[in-house]
Amino acid sequence: MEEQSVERTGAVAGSNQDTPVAWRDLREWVALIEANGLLKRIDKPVDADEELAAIAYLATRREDAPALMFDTITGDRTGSSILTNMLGSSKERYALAVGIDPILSTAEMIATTREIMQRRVKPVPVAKADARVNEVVLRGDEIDLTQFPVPKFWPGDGGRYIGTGDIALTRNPDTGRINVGCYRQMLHGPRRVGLYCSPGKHGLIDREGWWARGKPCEVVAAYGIDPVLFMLAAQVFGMKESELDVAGGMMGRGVELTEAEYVSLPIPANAEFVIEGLLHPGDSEEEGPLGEFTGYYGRERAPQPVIEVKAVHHRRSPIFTAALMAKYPSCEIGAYYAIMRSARILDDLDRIGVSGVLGAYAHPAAASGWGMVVVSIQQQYAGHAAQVLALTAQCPAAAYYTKWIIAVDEDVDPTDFNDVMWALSTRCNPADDLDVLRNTWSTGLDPSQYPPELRPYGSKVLINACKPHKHIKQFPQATLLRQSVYERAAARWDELGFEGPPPKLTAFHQE
Ligand SMILES: Cc1cc2nc3c(=O)[nH]c(=O)nc-3n(C[C@H](O)[C@H](O)[C@H](O)COP(=O)(O)O)c2cc1C
Ligand SMILES: [Mn+2]
Repeated sequence: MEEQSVERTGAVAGSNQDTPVAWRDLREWVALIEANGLLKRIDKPVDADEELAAIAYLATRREDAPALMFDTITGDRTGSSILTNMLGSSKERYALAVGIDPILSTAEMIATTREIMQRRVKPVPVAKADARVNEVVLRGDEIDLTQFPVPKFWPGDGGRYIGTGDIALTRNPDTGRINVGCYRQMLHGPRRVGLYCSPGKHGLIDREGWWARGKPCEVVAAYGIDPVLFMLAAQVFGMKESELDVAGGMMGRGVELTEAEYVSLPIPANAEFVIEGLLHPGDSEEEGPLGEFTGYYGRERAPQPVIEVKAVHHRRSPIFTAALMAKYPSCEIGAYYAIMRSARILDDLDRIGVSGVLGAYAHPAAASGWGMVVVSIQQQYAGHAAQVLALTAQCPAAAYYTKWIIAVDEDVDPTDFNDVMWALSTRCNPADDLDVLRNTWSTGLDPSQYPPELRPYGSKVLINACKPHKHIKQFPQATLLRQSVYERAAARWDELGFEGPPPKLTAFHQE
């Protein structure tokens, strides 16, 4: 590992603008999290057929579960490993991936993420011969993906999924811009992989563009990939923005890319396992279902496009990154997603220019951060809370799926569920403080509506859990400690036999 890693992981500042992250590829990041006690290696043989996912699910029923490296897969002769719960519900592993201080609070991580997601750094070209991903290159008939250990996760899954913790690159035929998305990929045969993109996703728009011209769509997909490219692949950026440049900005150095063998797209030079191939117009196979982030099986089995694999590049003894989709905290779409989505929501509200917004949080327990957003404000005028609720509900970063939008006051921490429950239970009068938005943007994966055809349209409830503005002067004082007494008690913390530092308080009794 590079020397600077020591400095970076011990950093006290939020973000380290000029220093690149302390790792160059998945292996170096794995070494970093292992050194920080955030990885568990499992050497005993584990079956990729349901057993691996079962162990991963059981191990991740707690938020502080480590990443799990399955080093021995039953019957595998390729020397592969499978990494699950790579980021999961760990904000420490997120911090170590993007080079911010792991001890920051969730709110501080959201603020720091806003800073580092603003930066842009262009990719860096790497010669084919120097690319780590080219340790093994297979072409045409040499390729047999079925030899590699590919998990089947849930008993009702329709097949084995080689791509879950993946990225897929496609090019837009009109603009030439390269998209990076994370879309599930089911293994159909030695050289055939299904690619499921849901409506509106950029990979689907690119594919349709090529097919409308009667041409195949080139795809590069990586199934063992570093955490930053993986995380960026799952965030929504505009079709003119480059997710590769955002990834470079977050890492403080350009994403290293090398030339492919067959397609015109680049391939990530430091990836573990990459395929290149073509989606041919009309070539599809039955795909799904897959146990999803909602905690249910998603859409019914249906035909989806298939990648004809033309070349494979992989490192020796590759590590596959596999993402378990499950209820929180077992879902791979966890802490990092909540932090990044919250950062994007605050950026949207800033751009709109509404005043008094202090914080926002899309808690990962609410269907991977998609179900609920809590926004905190300093109430400044009549109608302020209602305005913030409506804007939050429909801003681009929050509009998809979100059912519950809750506004709280400045003394409530949106990242602290206990605080949010307090506000909901003491400041919200449901008869006055709820509004419903109908026919909003949702997903077929939300099982709450019947018939299922209704599901692309959702509904949202706006919940004003702020002190009622009309009665704010009469609203009772919250019970707060007198500052002088707090300081006296805090100074005696050790003497009284309590362990660790006393809790920090920010608000005190006012006479
Ligand atoms: C582990 C994981 C699996 C995902 N699977 C899919 C999928 O199968 N299909 C899909 O359309 N989106 C899936 N997503 C969500 C997309 O990655 C996300 O919507 C992203 O914004 C897509 O990129 P795009 O905005 O460039 O289209 C998944 C996300 C994660 C983290
Ligand atoms: Mn995109």
